[in-house]
Amino acid sequence: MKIGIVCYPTFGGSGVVATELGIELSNKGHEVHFITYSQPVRLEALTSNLYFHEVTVPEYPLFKYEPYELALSSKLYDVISKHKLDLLHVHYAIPHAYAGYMAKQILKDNGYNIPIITTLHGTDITLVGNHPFYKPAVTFSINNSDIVTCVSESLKEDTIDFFNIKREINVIPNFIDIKKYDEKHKNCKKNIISKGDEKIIVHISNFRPLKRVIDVLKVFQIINKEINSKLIMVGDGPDKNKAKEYMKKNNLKSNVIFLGNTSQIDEILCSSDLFLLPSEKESFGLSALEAMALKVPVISTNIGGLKEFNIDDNFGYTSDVGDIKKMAKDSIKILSDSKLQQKFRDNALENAKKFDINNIIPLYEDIYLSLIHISEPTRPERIGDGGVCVKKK
Ligand code: GMT
Repeated sequence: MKIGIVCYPTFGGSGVVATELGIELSNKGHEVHFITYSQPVRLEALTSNLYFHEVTVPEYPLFKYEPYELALSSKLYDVISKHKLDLLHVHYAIPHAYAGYMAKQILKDNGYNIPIITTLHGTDITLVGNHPFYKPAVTFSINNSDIVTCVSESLKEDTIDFFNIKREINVIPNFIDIKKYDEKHKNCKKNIISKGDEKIIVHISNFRPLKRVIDVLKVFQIINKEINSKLIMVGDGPDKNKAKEYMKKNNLKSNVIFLGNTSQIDEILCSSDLFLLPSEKESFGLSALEAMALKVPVISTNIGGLKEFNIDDNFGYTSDVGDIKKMAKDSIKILSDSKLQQKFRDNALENAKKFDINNIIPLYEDIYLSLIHISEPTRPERIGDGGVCVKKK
């Protein structure tokens, strides 16, 4: 199949999932075209069946806000017609589903039928998408996608609760490549990060307010009083300075490291003893899944997609949002009991295996095939610079 993928090219979960999906589809022989404003961070190499098309928005003095959706729709029209794509898979509703819908209409006007799959990831529904300024357009673009998928049962419920949805939503969970993580685990050089019996605790996020990074530091503060430990804060975002301030004020500087964004997540996780994720919203929790795959016990809140991992007493513990005391107590329990820690490490990997890439990618492929068969897209041929026409049989 020839597949177009639209996503955010950043470190965020939706971009990571979209990129890993595209890479795996290309490994399986599909031709994959990424269309976004810069090369996705996890897309390290382009191959003969893996393409990247950059969307640029020209500056113009009249524009207070640059019209990215317009540029993206035009680029989609261009790429889809030039490369004769079979389908377009957009990740994150805003503004991708909307731009995809517009591109579909422009192509339709030129006799080309392109099916659109929209995958909802979380904040596009639970935070930004239901703002009154966006809601009508988001509702419209969800209802007018050919297929809608979302990454957890919890996100499906939220989508139905928050929007007037007149269609089916398929749940396809996020995934990881267990084989890759297994190799990483075998070759892990733990002593690069920790000294002696020091325990390594890690948090990974985009430091947005909903990640509650101050809770991470408060939990660590309690742990650190009892356990020789170090906290590694991975990522970047709006609450980073607030977190650094807290660290300085509370004399945690010698035990907390802020790493910023990094592509070495696997190296850090495989050296870690505990993963902290005290978010108030998390539609899936990809970073928790990555931790599980690298055998790291998880302490998290009991919300959204995190509930669906079955963490409690299995490979970690969950708490209500903001219950710092319980999170710290549970962390200490794990870190001070090596038998429990080992049991949780093994269970974490066992649970992560359910989300192995080999179980999930075929679910997307099935959806793609069903759409192609229903839509039977005509394959137009490009003429001149802008126009397309239907290929003569
Ligand atoms: O967590 C974020 O704020 C980033 C956001 C994104 O769009 O990249 O993550 C969302 O999508 C991820 C991939 O599906 C999920 O693992 C995250 O749980 C989800 N974030 C939230 O729901 C807050």
